[in-house]
Amino acid sequence: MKISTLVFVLAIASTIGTAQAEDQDHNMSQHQMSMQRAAEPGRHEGIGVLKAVNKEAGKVQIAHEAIADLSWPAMNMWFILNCPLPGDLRVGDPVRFELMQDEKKHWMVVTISRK
Ligand SMILES: [Cu+2]
Repeated sequence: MKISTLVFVLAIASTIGTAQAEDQDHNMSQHQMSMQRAAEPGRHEGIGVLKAVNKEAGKVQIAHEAIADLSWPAMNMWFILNCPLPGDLRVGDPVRFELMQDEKKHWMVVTISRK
């Protein structure tokens, strides 16, 4: 084998080695993500803007951004409020929240805070 051929083969081998290492990192982060989801089954995080509060009905309206977890596009939506509303939160504030479904499959906000 000529030296130039050997150098070429080594260069190819090191490229393949790097690609494999990147692949492993990718798989690892996917694994970590699925483990995080498994830790809180049925919970989905969202962000949006608090649009309205109906205290009598125990509901909040949120203009939420897309929620990839649920394949939901951005929309305006009423949710059952199943947690205390922070006292300093006002209509128009950007919020971060978590959703779960109740036994009747209604979506409820289980945590909410100013973003
Ligand atoms: Cu929605």
